[in-house]
Amino acid sequence: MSEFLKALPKAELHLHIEGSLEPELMFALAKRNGVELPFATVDEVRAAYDFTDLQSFLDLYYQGMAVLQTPEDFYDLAMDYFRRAVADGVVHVELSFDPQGHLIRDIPLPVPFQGLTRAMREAEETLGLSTALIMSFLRDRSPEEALSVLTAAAPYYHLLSAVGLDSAERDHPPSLFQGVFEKAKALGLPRLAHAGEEGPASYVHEALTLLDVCRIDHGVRCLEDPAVVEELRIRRTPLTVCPLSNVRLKVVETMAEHPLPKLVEAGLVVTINSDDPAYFGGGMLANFTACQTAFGWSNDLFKTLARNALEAAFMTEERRAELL
Ligand code: ES4
Ligand code: ZN
Repeated sequence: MSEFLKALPKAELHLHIEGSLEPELMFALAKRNGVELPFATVDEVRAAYDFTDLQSFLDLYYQGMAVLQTPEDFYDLAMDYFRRAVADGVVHVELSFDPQGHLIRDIPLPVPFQGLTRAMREAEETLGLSTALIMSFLRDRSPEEALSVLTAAAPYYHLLSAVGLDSAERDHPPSLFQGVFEKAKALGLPRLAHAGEEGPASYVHEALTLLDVCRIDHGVRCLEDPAVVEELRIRRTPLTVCPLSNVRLKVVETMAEHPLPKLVEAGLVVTINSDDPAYFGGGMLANFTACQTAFGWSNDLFKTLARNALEAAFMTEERRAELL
């Protein structure tokens, strides 16, 4: 393991907090809440993490959320993750959560908000970590539902750094959510969207032009259209790339074939992130290490990528100056 990569101050901009649920905590919460799991052991859970595509992962990811019932559960989930992140040399975490994944199981909006924000405050005080909260809409559910969640979240707008768009990308283009994102913009909320993970480069273009996003989550398939690469380059829109996620979900076959070096060579603002670390084989350090092994990048390049993330992060200018 590289001491350099571990010590490098890393900001994580693309993390689904529900995707940080390790099997051990899944079992502990299932027991605490009397939830039946379709697995007998931790090993059985891990054995099920053999994905063929994004949807095969999402099926397990939404199933795993069933153990999250109380503010305490969300607090434990996030604190567990923050401790692992700090051990990886992470100094700033932007956690996204999926309120609709909880609302459809009758877990009301205050439950995740209370638990996650308590953990964020505690991590800032006891772990020296800065954090930011992103509320994501599920693109495989209706825009009307997303709009009603945005409206219902009014008491919490002051806690949000941005809204995002995630879940199954194919056949769910950004254009469907233009109205929701216009409302978010009118409320003064910055906007992000997953695009160009499983979906085509045109979805990246739509996210930029119709949703007016300030970052693209993933974006790797932008390379299929040089005009979209140019659009990202001119705008200097950061991409939050998640290499181990892309391998596990078969967006790419192997790390060696991952387009990260091409994205860097194209002059794009690239960052490295973990996405769903419990499901994809590791956190920030594992993702950085996988890049070092596959691409043999210099320490200077890793410094540039870590700096990209600090510059693109939602944090006070005071905190940014401290970290840069
Ligand atoms: C996700 Cl990897 C990925 N892609 C899209 N949506 C997601 N939600 C959680 N992980
Ligand atoms: Zn993601």
